[in-house]
Amino acid sequence: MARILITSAIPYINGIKHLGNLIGSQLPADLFARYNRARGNEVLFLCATDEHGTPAELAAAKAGKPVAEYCAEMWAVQARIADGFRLSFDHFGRSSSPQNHKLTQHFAGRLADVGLIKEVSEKQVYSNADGRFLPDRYIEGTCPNCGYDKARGDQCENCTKQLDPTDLINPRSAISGSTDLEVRETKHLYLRQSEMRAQLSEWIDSKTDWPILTTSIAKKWLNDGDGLQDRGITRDLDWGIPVKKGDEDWPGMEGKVFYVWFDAPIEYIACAAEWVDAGKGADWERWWRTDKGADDVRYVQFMGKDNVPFHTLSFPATIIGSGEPWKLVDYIKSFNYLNYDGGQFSTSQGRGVFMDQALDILPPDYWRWWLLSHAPETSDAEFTWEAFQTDVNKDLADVLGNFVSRITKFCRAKFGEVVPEGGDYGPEEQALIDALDARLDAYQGHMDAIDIRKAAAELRAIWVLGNEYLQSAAPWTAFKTDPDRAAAITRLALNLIPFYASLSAPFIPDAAAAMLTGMHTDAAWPEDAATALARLPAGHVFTVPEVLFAKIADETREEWQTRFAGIRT
Ligand code: B3M
Ligand code: ZN
Repeated sequence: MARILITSAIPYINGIKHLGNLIGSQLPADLFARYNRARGNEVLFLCATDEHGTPAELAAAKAGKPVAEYCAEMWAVQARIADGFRLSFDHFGRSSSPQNHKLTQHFAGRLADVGLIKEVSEKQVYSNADGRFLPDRYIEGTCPNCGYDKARGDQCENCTKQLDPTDLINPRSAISGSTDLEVRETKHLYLRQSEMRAQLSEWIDSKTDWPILTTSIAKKWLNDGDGLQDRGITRDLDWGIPVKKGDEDWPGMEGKVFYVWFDAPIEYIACAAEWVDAGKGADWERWWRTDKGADDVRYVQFMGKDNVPFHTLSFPATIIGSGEPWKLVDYIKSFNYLNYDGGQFSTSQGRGVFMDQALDILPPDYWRWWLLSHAPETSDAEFTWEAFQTDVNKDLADVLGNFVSRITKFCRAKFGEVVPEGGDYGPEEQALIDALDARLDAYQGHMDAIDIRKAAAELRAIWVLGNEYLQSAAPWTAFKTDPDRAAAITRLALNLIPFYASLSAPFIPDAAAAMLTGMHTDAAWPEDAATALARLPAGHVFTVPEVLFAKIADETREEWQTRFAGIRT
């Protein structure tokens, strides 16, 4: 039995994520967690909300709430939606937890002790009206390059020129609009990542099995980007983890907090401590400390491509730099983007389908199946309503759903709701079993390798084999002349239902559960097809399940298309 630690990138707190975010981290992580549990591996699957930073403060202000209260409410909203999609986290934590405060301060203290932290004095824009320092992107003004009047302090959106806030003509606060700005001197902690180039480079080079998407981004930043410049890890904000050196105050750092990207990945570790403190586990260090049992853990991370630099450089710099025996990631599965109907999903513009809206119109399995079977692994992918309708109707309703309904209803009509006895399996059954064994092998191989589209294609092919068998063996014809033969075919086909349910549960857990309930049995990962297809003996009672998947009608699809064409406000 292997031990697998799985984390999904932790979603930012300020709003509900869209389907592109879901397929970029949480959903594939859930697939892999469910699969490994089904295979009998010991899994710890963690996710959390990412709660610090200016966007959280501003979202709270907009909602008219204190930021702590806003975050607590949004955590509950995200947790409920995650349940709605059946994301099977062992714990859904919060980066604002006391456990993360403690660990983040601990790491900063260690890094300081080993000489990897330096103090830097810098000049930053302070807004008197807002009573705060303004991060670059919250300063707006006229672009000196193109004259666009809503350029941000870090970049002009119109001409893409990278800017410094002091380049802007007529700068103003993007929060209040105030022009009462001044430049003030402030002191910050920097992590001396540049010292660690050799170690990080060697570590990344040793990861020869990582997806190309992950290593290409890591190497780009390592070699020719600014990825390993020393990096500020503190900010002048109210909301965040107070800067401390372990438990001690940090002279000169009073009133400052750690930068959100410093504490967010540490939450992967803190989340395991939260899991224990919530009474769900006994020992988190055996997952995270290689001196305390984590040396035989395989740690897999899931994330969108924009998060790769933080996970291949910054977070490992924190972990390796600490000099303590923390578990490093073994495999990083990253994803390209899912686009929406000819454009991009966009949170800031409210474009696309958001997780809560998706669950309002269809149960989770429809979304899980479509998104996973189109996971943007090797290139960006696109969601269109037509493709969604076509694929869901075909794969889920016509192939899987129809198979289950056809054979259970046929059996009920001819033999009753019980697995029929009589007849023997012949060459046609043997051919089916051989084909299933080959595909089962391939399916497991793709799931182990986290090749999600290939795994989905294999699963679909496994479903298709059942339909083809039923079509050619035709128990309804056999029944007229040879009821024993019809009984044997029906017995085998009924046994395919728990076989399918067990294999499909990582993708479509609700439908799988309904299939198993209908067949009055439990999930069991098949050793091989012959054994699995002998699980329900003659005489085993079942109940014809409700319709598993309803087809999406053209009018419904058109209605959704119109409803989600605009922007969400
Ligand atoms: N919160 C990205 C996001 O929500 C960011 C990931 C953090 S992973 C430690 O899109
Ligand atoms: Zn410009």
